[in-house]
Amino acid sequence: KWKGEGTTQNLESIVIGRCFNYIRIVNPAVGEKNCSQIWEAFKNAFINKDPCNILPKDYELFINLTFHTIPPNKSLFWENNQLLVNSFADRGRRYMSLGDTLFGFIGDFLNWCGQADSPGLDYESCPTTLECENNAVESFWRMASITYAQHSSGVIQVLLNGSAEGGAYPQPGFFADYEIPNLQKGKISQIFIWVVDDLEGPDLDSCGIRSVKTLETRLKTLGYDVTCTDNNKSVMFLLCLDNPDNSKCALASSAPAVQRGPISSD
Ligand code: ENP
Repeated sequence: KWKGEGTTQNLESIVIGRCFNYIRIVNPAVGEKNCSQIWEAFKNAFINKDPCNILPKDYELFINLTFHTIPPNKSLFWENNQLLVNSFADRGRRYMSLGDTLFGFIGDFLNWCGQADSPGLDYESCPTTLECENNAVESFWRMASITYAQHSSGVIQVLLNGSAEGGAYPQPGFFADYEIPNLQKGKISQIFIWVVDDLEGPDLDSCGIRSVKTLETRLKTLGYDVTCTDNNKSVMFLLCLDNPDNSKCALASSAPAVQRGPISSD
């Protein structure tokens, strides 16, 4: 009856399995967590309730049970480039995006919703955010985003897609609406914005123009030290890995080095 995809099959096993995978293998530094209690808290946020009446605070216990600190300088916010961010962050080894925290890791790529007056999950369909914004998945990410932003510190990275149709900095959007307002000014030293175009995509947005300018102005007005860079080199190398012959992937010419001649001894 809803327009969105139904609950992911085997949700319980996936959530509990992801939880153990995270605390034992992906990031044991977070310490001991009770994965069955975490599943109960997750489920109780939306089970037996009207699927259009789930609020971020319904996930409060889930967040308390999964919470761990986010290492300073490792936060990576993003919009419209989830797969790129997944490989760039490298499950927390390079950066720790929300999807690399235990609370984000558990929900990533999943769908879920319950039904009023029934303890069962709805595997047929779930409400989209257009149908009702207070749905189980949307409220989960709102709560997770708020928590993630509140606990981010040091140097903050923001990776935006300069080819995105709705603008690199979409409004409304999670970053605009739930993350920026929850950053803790006193804990943040610097914000780097990286705008990267798709290799084949149009160059719609860049530092200093359109939606990115709006973002830069907003953050500066809030008092942050903001630096924006187009086509960050490390991210470009990652994109070019799958597309080495793209013209944007030509390595810098070695001619100048050759012209300099042999290395002198002085
Ligand atoms: P999209 O629409 O590009 O990608 C949505 C996909 O990313 C879904 O598979 C979703 O899991 C997963 N996901 C991972 N982290 C988030 C998230 N954090 N979030 C919503 N979905 C997330 O993503 P958005 O809507 O632009 O959100 C990007 C935001 O995530 C940025 O603000 C970034 O800073 C933040 P699922 O369970 O829906 O299948 C917050 C909202 O980390």
